[in-house]
Amino acid sequence: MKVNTMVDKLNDQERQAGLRGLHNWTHDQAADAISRVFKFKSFSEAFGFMTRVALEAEKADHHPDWSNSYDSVTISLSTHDAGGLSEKDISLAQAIDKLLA
Ligand code: HBI
Repeated sequence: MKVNTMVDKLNDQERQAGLRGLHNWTHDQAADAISRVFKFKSFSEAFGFMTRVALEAEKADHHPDWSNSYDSVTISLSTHDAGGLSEKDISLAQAIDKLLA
């Protein structure tokens, strides 16, 4: 059975603190989502990265809104259940940054 644990949206202060620990993620006020564009040498590298992100997302049961165009991947994170940014997004963004560290 899937248990749905509600999470709260971050307030301004919490969001700013969260963003400080991330690399090149920007906050979209209207969507209350954070996003980052990742550029790779090839489609193959971009898709390999997406595969690794997908595994992190499954592990966290938290999933990105994203797109891929050839060698570039755009990831947007927000918590649909909360209607905006939550600690789950910050935590997934950290895990994604770590994949490239
Ligand atoms: N991913 N981004 C995001 N936002 C959610 O609210 C969310 C999710 N992945 C799974 C998920 N919610 C589930 O836990 C619930 O739909 C049950």
